[in-house]
Amino acid sequence: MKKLLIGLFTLLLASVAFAANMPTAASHVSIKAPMVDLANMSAMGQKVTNKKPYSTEVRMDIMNNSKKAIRIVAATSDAASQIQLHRFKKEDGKMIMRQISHIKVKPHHDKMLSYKGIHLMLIGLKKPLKANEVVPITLIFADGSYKQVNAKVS
Ligand SMILES: [Cu+2]
Repeated sequence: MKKLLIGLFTLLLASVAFAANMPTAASHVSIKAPMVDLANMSAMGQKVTNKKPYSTEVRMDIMNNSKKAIRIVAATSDAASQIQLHRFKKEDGKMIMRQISHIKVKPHHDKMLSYKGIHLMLIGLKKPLKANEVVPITLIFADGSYKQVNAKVS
Protein backbone atom coordinates (compact mmCIF):
# COMPACT_ATOMS: atom_id res chain seq x y z
CA MET A 1 0.00 0.00 0.00
CA LYS A 2 2.80 2.38 0.94
CA LYS A 3 4.64 1.58 -2.27
CA LEU A 4 1.49 2.24 -4.25
CA LEU A 5 1.04 5.63 -2.54
CA ILE A 6 4.65 6.60 -3.24
CA GLY A 7 4.15 5.49 -6.82
CA LEU A 8 1.01 7.59 -7.17
CA PHE A 9 2.70 10.58 -5.57
CA THR A 10 5.63 10.33 -8.00
CA LEU A 11 3.20 10.09 -10.89
CA LEU A 12 1.37 13.18 -9.62
CA LEU A 13 4.62 15.17 -9.33
CA ALA A 14 5.62 14.09 -12.83
CA SER A 15 2.29 15.21 -14.28
CA VAL A 16 2.49 18.59 -12.51
CA ALA A 17 6.00 19.08 -13.91
CA PHE A 18 4.72 18.10 -17.35
CA ALA A 19 1.87 20.59 -17.10
CA ALA A 20 4.29 23.35 -16.03
CA ASN A 21 6.44 22.73 -19.10
CA MET A 22 3.55 22.67 -21.55
CA PRO A 23 3.69 25.50 -24.06
CA THR A 24 0.96 27.98 -23.22
CA ALA A 25 -1.34 29.87 -25.55
CA ALA A 26 0.43 33.08 -24.52
CA SER A 27 3.79 31.69 -25.64
CA HIS A 28 2.37 30.94 -29.11
CA VAL A 29 1.06 34.41 -29.75
CA SER A 30 2.75 37.47 -31.19
CA ILE A 31 1.13 40.89 -31.21
CA LYS A 32 1.62 43.60 -33.81
CA ALA A 33 0.69 47.28 -33.67
CA PRO A 34 -1.35 47.40 -30.46
CA MET A 35 -3.15 50.73 -30.37
CA VAL A 36 -5.62 52.52 -28.14
CA ASP A 37 -7.86 54.64 -30.31
CA LEU A 38 -9.27 58.00 -29.24
CA ALA A 39 -10.33 59.21 -32.68
CA ASN A 40 -13.38 56.97 -32.90
CA MET A 41 -14.92 58.02 -29.61
CA SER A 42 -17.31 60.34 -31.42
CA ALA A 43 -18.70 57.39 -33.36
CA MET A 44 -19.79 55.90 -30.04
CA GLY A 45 -21.74 59.01 -29.12
CA GLN A 46 -18.96 60.56 -27.12
CA LYS A 47 -17.36 63.92 -27.62
CA VAL A 48 -13.76 63.82 -28.75
CA THR A 49 -12.65 66.37 -26.20
CA ASN A 50 -10.47 63.95 -24.23
CA LYS A 51 -11.48 65.90 -21.11
CA LYS A 52 -13.58 63.10 -19.76
CA PRO A 53 -12.93 60.00 -21.82
CA TYR A 54 -15.20 57.18 -20.84
CA SER A 55 -14.38 54.34 -23.14
CA THR A 56 -12.51 53.57 -26.29
CA GLU A 57 -11.43 50.58 -28.29
CA VAL A 58 -8.12 48.80 -28.65
CA ARG A 59 -6.86 47.49 -31.95
CA MET A 60 -4.05 45.04 -32.60
CA ASP A 61 -3.03 42.18 -34.83
CA ILE A 62 -2.89 38.87 -32.94
CA MET A 63 -0.84 36.14 -34.61
CA ASN A 64 -1.27 32.53 -33.53
CA ASN A 65 2.01 30.74 -34.33
CA SER A 66 0.79 27.31 -33.20
CA LYS A 67 -1.07 24.35 -34.68
CA LYS A 68 -3.97 24.78 -32.25
CA ALA A 69 -6.65 27.44 -32.15
CA ILE A 70 -6.28 29.83 -29.23
CA ARG A 71 -8.94 31.80 -27.44
CA ILE A 72 -8.68 35.09 -25.58
CA VAL A 73 -11.28 35.03 -22.84
CA ALA A 74 -10.58 38.29 -20.99
CA ALA A 75 -8.32 41.31 -20.76
CA THR A 76 -7.40 43.74 -18.01
CA SER A 77 -5.65 47.08 -17.66
CA ASP A 78 -4.92 49.45 -14.81
CA ALA A 79 -6.01 52.29 -17.13
CA ALA A 80 -9.67 51.25 -17.13
CA SER A 81 -12.15 49.79 -14.68
CA GLN A 82 -12.81 46.93 -17.09
CA ILE A 83 -12.12 45.63 -20.57
CA GLN A 84 -14.83 43.90 -22.55
CA LEU A 85 -14.45 41.84 -25.70
CA HIS A 86 -16.68 43.39 -28.36
CA ARG A 87 -17.97 42.68 -31.82
CA PHE A 88 -19.20 45.57 -33.95
CA LYS A 89 -21.75 44.44 -36.50
CA LYS A 90 -24.74 45.51 -38.49
CA GLU A 91 -28.11 44.56 -37.01
CA ASP A 92 -31.38 45.78 -38.55
CA GLY A 93 -29.45 48.34 -40.57
CA LYS A 94 -27.68 49.78 -37.54
CA MET A 95 -24.11 49.24 -36.41
CA ILE A 96 -24.24 47.81 -32.90
CA MET A 97 -21.53 46.73 -30.46
CA ARG A 98 -22.12 43.45 -28.67
CA GLN A 99 -20.09 41.84 -25.90
CA ILE A 100 -18.65 38.45 -26.85
CA SER A 101 -17.31 35.66 -24.63
CA HIS A 102 -14.00 35.11 -26.39
CA ILE A 103 -11.85 35.93 -29.39
CA LYS A 104 -10.68 32.91 -31.33
CA VAL A 105 -7.53 32.90 -33.43
CA LYS A 106 -7.19 29.98 -35.86
CA PRO A 107 -3.96 27.94 -36.06
CA HIS A 108 -1.27 29.78 -38.03
CA HIS A 109 -3.60 32.69 -38.65
CA ASP A 110 -3.82 36.21 -37.40
CA LYS A 111 -6.83 38.11 -36.14
CA MET A 112 -7.00 41.84 -36.69
CA LEU A 113 -8.83 43.57 -33.89
CA SER A 114 -10.38 46.73 -35.23
CA TYR A 115 -13.12 49.21 -34.62
CA LYS A 116 -15.03 47.83 -37.60
CA GLY A 117 -15.18 44.31 -36.21
CA ILE A 118 -13.89 42.56 -33.11
CA HIS A 119 -12.01 44.68 -30.61
CA LEU A 120 -11.20 45.17 -26.95
CA MET A 121 -13.15 47.91 -25.24
CA LEU A 122 -11.56 49.92 -22.46
CA ILE A 123 -14.48 50.92 -20.24
CA GLY A 124 -14.28 53.51 -17.50
CA LEU A 125 -10.94 55.09 -18.24
CA LYS A 126 -9.43 56.30 -14.98
CA LYS A 127 -7.76 59.36 -16.49
CA PRO A 128 -7.64 61.11 -19.84
CA LEU A 129 -5.26 59.44 -22.25
CA LYS A 130 -2.76 61.45 -24.23
CA ALA A 131 -1.36 60.75 -27.68
CA ASN A 132 1.71 58.46 -27.63
CA GLU A 133 1.00 57.35 -24.07
CA VAL A 134 1.54 53.62 -23.53
CA VAL A 135 -1.28 51.63 -21.97
CA PRO A 136 -0.27 48.18 -20.67
CA ILE A 137 -3.00 45.64 -21.33
CA THR A 138 -2.99 42.00 -20.21
CA LEU A 139 -4.58 39.45 -22.51
CA ILE A 140 -5.85 36.33 -20.73
CA PHE A 141 -6.14 33.08 -22.66
CA ALA A 142 -8.48 30.11 -22.18
CA ASP A 143 -5.67 27.97 -20.71
CA GLY A 144 -5.03 30.57 -17.98
CA SER A 145 -1.84 31.93 -19.52
CA TYR A 146 -1.54 35.65 -20.11
CA LYS A 147 0.46 38.15 -22.12
CA GLN A 148 1.13 41.83 -21.54
CA VAL A 149 0.74 44.15 -24.51
CA ASN A 150 1.84 47.78 -24.56
CA ALA A 151 -0.74 49.64 -26.61
CA LYS A 152 0.12 53.11 -27.86
CA VAL A 153 -2.49 55.84 -27.73
CA SER A 154 -3.02 57.49 -31.11
CU1 LIG B 1 -16.68 48.22 -28.29
